Amino acid sequence: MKDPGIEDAALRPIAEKVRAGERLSFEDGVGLYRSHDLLALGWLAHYVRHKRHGDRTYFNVNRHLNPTNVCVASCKLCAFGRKPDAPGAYTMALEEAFRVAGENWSEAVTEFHIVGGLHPDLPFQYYVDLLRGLKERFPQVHLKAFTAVEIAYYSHITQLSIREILERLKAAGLDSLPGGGAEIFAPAVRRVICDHKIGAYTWLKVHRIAHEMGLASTATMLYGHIESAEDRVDHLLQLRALQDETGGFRTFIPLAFHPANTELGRRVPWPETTGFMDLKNIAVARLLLDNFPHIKAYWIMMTPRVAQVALRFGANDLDGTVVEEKIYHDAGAKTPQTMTRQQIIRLIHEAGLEPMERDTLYRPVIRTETSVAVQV
Ligand code: V47
Repeated sequence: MKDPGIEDAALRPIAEKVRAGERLSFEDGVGLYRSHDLLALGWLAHYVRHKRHGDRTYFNVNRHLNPTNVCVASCKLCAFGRKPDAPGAYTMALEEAFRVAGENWSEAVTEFHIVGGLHPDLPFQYYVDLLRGLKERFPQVHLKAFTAVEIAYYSHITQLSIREILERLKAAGLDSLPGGGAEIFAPAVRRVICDHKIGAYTWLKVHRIAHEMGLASTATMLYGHIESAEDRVDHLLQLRALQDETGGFRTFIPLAFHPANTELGRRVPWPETTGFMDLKNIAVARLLLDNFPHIKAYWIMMTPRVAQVALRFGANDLDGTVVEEKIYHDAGAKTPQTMTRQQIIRLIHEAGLEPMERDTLYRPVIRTETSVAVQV
């Protein structure tokens, strides 16, 4: 690839390291975040993405399922959780969850992404039965379920260890863990935005145990609130260190804070993140997380327009058909709640890239008129 102009002189030594395949340091990460030379960041990130994946760009056909929004925590960043008697609080009976999972089943979904609130009264058995029932009804669908925060909560309410919780869920059909709840690991930030949540130590511990048990997972970072560039880099490097240990993360997904209807947004009129910030987070993640195979542009939170551009700023994965989304739409997202395969494929083609449908573990999904198969 030809070298583009790098306007920001401070980026040049970092660019040299990237070209030499050297690992970037904490200071390099902060330097990337401080730079306004977005095109140079994007070029470097695309260079790394291209070396690893060429033009191949993944997407998946998934459906989100949120069985309850009732939550004992009151995180200031969240617009989704409700107290049991608050307007809009809901908890699906199991049969209802099975019915909702099957709704709008027009596209042979390969993944259910299941997350919910920390319900004060539902027994752990509810979650076991949920997974078992889904697996019985949709045996071909991968169950990516429950954030580390939920897993730690089930351990708390049952007094079972995290490993035992994961073993029971795995036996019931759990295939992998989603990456939610990570927010920003820095304790001073967590105290403000999500003081009811587990800390970094427990979040990382749940993922470590999951990886040891052969369960893949993803990781996220919430940006665009009170965090600093240093906090973001610290977060990314803690993820990189765990990935060095286990290799169990498939993907990283930067998540832009949506302030509407959140306590944080009520306290200070919070601006939404900008396209510039969203693209920068994708690019920096690609450059710092040298051991994460995939960087995902989640169009629900960055809009299809910015997500499409992100595919040339380091992202190699566009998530997904989704079908119904509550966490971001309760927090004011104006994006639609679903995209068809054809719409996703068009976004990727138009960016000059090569679409490849994947399952949750990034195995190619081959579709014919009458069947869907995962290539192992
Ligand atoms: O854990 C909550 C975040 C996450 C807000 O694993 C908010 O493949 C912005 O984790 N503004 C849920 N963000 C979404 C998530 C996710 C999404 C797509 C793919 C994957 C994956 C995971 O959303 C929460 C929290 O970090 N969140 N409230 C808000 N107001």
